[in-house]
Amino acid sequence: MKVAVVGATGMVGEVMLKVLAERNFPLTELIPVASERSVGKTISYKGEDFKVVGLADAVAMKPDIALFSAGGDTSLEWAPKFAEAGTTVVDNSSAWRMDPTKKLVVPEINANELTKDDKIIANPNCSTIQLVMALAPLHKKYKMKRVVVSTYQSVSGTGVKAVRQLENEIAGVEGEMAYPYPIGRNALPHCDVFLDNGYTKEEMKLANEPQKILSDSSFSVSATAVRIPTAGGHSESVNIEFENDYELADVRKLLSETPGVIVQDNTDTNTYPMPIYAHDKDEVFVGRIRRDETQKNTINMWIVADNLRKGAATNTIQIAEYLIENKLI
Ligand code: A2P
Ligand code: 11C
Repeated sequence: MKVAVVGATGMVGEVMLKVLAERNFPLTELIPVASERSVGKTISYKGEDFKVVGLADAVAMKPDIALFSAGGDTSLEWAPKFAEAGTTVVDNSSAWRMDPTKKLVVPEINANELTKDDKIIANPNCSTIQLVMALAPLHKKYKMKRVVVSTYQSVSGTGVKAVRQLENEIAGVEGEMAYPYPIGRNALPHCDVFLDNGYTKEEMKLANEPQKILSDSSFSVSATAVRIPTAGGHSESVNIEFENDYELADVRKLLSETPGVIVQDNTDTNTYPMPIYAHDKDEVFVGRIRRDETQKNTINMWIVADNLRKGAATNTIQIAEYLIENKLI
């Protein structure tokens, strides 16, 4: 497979290269793509050096697959050009996610929707992916009515500038600000831009994307997204109301049998998921599973994952692997 990584010099792009190498992706040629600023720079992959090229040159090289993580505008403009050239695009931006003509895929849940005709495939938002990984098996068994989620999101979700802001604040150094306020020793109830309804764009992604991934609009998701001073790894406090009653032991068993999900839940030993331990892992970690004693058929849990891996790079690469394994490219 000839594989283009669009945004290869960025935070997600770098993790994509790491994950491709780790998983021994069947890659015969790597085409690292970035902005004109980076053209000619060298990217190392499995000990070999590759030159960064611009988007037009990359299209002309007709890769089999292009993994995009270079922002929504780049995806909107360039994904169709790759698709026209015969390349299958897996896009990590928000550009195509809610487009009814494009699939929004978490491989463990709905990769079976993919066909040869899907030339632009969308990867969900990081906070959505970890949420639906835990919700999907529970929805199937108990049928969800309503989900209330509050997120605790790391600065790596915002990008390099935000990571630097946190590092500068910790070091006591003045520097460029990614957020309107300090992030160290703080919590900002503000991820991405505010919309007319008073929610942020991040909160609306959490409200809308799960319904599309689970092909079901009979449940609703209400979200509050908060940025906290963790370097990597998003956490979520989740309250789920089901149509049907459940046994806690069955929920734990179901989640622990779900591929890609690891249950860490023992209050006797202070065992629960935390972002520092989810770092560099591909799984989604679930703990603090307990009955909501204030409402019928309702449960609380805590979900943590590495937002740059399962939340972005790993999920994108799993989609590409599925396409190859199922001869869809
Ligand atoms: P570059 O490093 O040349 O700016 P991050 O999300 O970490 O900021 O990374 C964004 C990635 O997307 C980088 O690899 C960046 O390249 C790339 N990128 C940004 N804008 C464009 C563009 N207009 N065309 C191609 N690549 C882009
Ligand atoms: C964050 N979820 O943590 C964002 C980052 O739609 O792909 C990813 C934005 C997106 O702020």
